[in-house]
Formats: sequence, structure tokens, C-alpha cells
Amino acid sequence: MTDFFKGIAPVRYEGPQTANEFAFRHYNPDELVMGKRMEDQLRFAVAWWHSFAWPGGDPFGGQTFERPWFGDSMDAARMKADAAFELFAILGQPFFCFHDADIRPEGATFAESLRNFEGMVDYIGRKMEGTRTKLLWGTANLFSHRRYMAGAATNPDPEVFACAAATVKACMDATQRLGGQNYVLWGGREGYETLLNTDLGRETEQAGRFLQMVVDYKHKTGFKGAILIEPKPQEPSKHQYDYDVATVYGFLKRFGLENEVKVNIEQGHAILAGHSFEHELALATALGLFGSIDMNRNDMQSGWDTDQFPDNVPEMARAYYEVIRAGGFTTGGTNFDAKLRRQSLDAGDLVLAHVGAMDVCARALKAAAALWQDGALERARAGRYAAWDRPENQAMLGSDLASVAQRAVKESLNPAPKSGRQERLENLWNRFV
Ligand code: XUL
Ligand code: CO
Repeated sequence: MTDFFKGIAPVRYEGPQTANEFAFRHYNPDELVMGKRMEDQLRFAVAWWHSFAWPGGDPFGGQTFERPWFGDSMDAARMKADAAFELFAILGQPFFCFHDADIRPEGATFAESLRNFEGMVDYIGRKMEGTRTKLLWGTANLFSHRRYMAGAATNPDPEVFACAAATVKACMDATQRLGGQNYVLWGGREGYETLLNTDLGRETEQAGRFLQMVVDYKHKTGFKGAILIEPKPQEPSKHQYDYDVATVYGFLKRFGLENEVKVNIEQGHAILAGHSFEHELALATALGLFGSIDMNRNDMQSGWDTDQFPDNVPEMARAYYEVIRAGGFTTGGTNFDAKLRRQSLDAGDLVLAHVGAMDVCARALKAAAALWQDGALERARAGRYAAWDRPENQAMLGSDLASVAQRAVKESLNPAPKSGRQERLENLWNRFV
């Protein structure tokens, strides 16, 4: 037990009219949305790294947060875990996510770090027995330690590749042991700072082999969860190989992994790649890759991955509409890969950041579900392509260029342009959000 959250009671749904700051206004776990409990639709997760490990630094200054568990001992790591489970009890969210480096102190040697990690996995496993909080996904931190400064699997030094393999194996074992539903790989430093010293062909080949080994290990150990890649175009590296969903799809195809690996899509990463969140989600669904989401928002002016908590219902509604179109989450969920601003020092700030974000997502889900159930948007979309359902038109796709060309001439085709109705659909959209 810590007293960090002292005086903050478990947060409950009280409805939009409540004056209680520490209440949910829209997130009502048991309310049915499209026939499914809201909790099971949204599948919220708290991110260990931002909520408990991040000290509040920025490129110009260090730690602003003072947390009683900051330190590099196992005792401090256990206190951090205690505080984490106290937050989980307050929020009642069903899941959490972690990297190895979030939960364990760094050891003097690589082997000691692994032992610390195993000790903390045991400790967290015991804490989970007494609660209903489950593990959405585990992952490896292959970017903070200086050994990974030139990449992990893509490193020019094969010994770093081996350390990366040992870390990922330990994190996959831990994820399986704790009943995790997914295993995530974010290639933090899998990319380059300058092409002048980089053999891009070799590095992507190494990344592909590494991922094949991860998938083989999953099958060998019988891990039932999904393997997810989290695309991001840059930051910390100038260029990262898992640039966006389309790039990841090409990479998976190259290594024969497109049926083995899915994606974890983050709002801020989509924006850094010059896309919208909904674009990345829609493309993942179209390519059969949709897995999970990292929910946050970027500051639209800063050009950085600012990892703020979401605060914009219409924006999130676009995202959840795509989640609904994807058929909803299976193993995936909504992980708040979001951190407090560095001036938000208090325990209450950490709780209310999550409460507000959960409410924003709940409102967005409800709006998206209402639009989906209304059906008008999907009827309009289907109507736009309806001619393609006719056999003579379908036949063209199985034909060849010369035959299709001949049809255009023989039938004197002169297709009449039709309205795309964008503004009408935007008006329809705005009736629901
Ligand atoms: C970094 C990021 C990571 C991954 C997990 O931008 O999103 O926290 O989600 O490694
Ligand atoms: Co993320």
C-alpha cells in the first residue's frame, strides 16, 4: 500500500449532470453499445511507462514529478507496482500495458536487469491474482539503454541483436505468463540518423529475420495472443522503418508475415506520418491488419509526438467509427499511451487525465455506434460502388486490359459523372457527434 492516491475514492459512473469531478459522465462500463458492454467495446488500458515511470522531463529540463517510488531499487519498483494497482482500482479500467524497463530497475549488468525483470513479473503476477485488471499487452524497451542507440534488431553490431533477442524473449515469456492478450513491437530506434553510415538493405533484412524469429517463438511457446507492430515514421530516429501502416504491410509481405502480425495504431504516430488516425485505421482494416490502438493526441502545431490525453470527441468518433467498421476489438483495446503535461504534478491530475479521456472515448464510441446503427452512411458508401456488384462489371476484374478496352469502345461507354456528396455526408456525420 502507498498513500499516493490518499483520499481519492474509486471513480464511478454518475451521468452527465453530476457535479463530482471524480466521476464518469459518459463511460458506464455496463451500458450496452451495439449489444456489448461499453467496457468490452473500449477495452481501456493504462500505460505503465507514462503514468508511473515518466519523470516529467522535456528536451530543456529534467524531472518535475516527485513520486515516492522513483529510484533504482527493487523496493522502489515494488512501490511503483503498488501505486499502479491503486490507480487501477480507482479507475476500474480492465487492462494495463508495460515495457520491461517500466517495471524493473536497471541492473549493473544485462543479466541482472533480466533477473530484476523476472522478480517484478512475479510480483505483478501476485498482485493481479487479487484484482480483475488484466494485461492487454507487454513489450520490450529496445530504445532507452545506450546499447540500443544504433538500433536493436537493425544494429550494425550482432551482439546488440543478441541482447535484443534476449530481452524480447523475456518480455514475450512475461506477457504469456501474465495472460497478456497481445505482444507489441515498436521499433523505437529501428531506422537511421543518417544514410551516410547506413546499409538500409541489411538493416531491414535483419529486422525481417528478427520478426520471423518472434513469430516462430510465439508458435513454439503456444502464446495465443496477437503479435502487433506499432508504426511510427520518426522520433527518436530521423527515419523509422515501420513508417506507417502501408509501409508495415509491404514489410510483412516481404518476409511472409502478413497473416501472422497485425498493427497497433497510435493517433500521434498517424499524424507524424502525415495521415489522419482514421486513415491508418481504415487502411489496416482494408489490409486485414487491424489489431489495437494507442490512444492519445498530438499537438497539431508542435510537430512532436506529444502524447497528450485525447480531448476531442468528434476526432475520436472518426476513430471509433473505423474500429466499428473493423468489427470491433478482438484481442486489442484502447491503450492510453498518453502522459500528463509536466506541470500537472498531482495524483489527482493523473486520475482525472484518465477519467476525462475515458469519457471522451465513451462519447465518441456512442456517437459512432449511433451513426453505424442508423446505417445511412454505409448505405451511401455501398450505393456509390453498387454498379461493381453487377456480374458484367465484376467480370472486368478477372479479364485483361485489351478486353476491357474493347468493351469501352464496343459499347460506346460515356459514363455520367455522379456527385460524391461529401458535404451531405459531412452534414449527416455532424448530426451524430
Ligand atoms: C512511442 C510509443 C511507445 C510504444 C510502445 O512513441 O508509442 O510507447 O507504444 O513501445
Ligand atoms: Co504507442
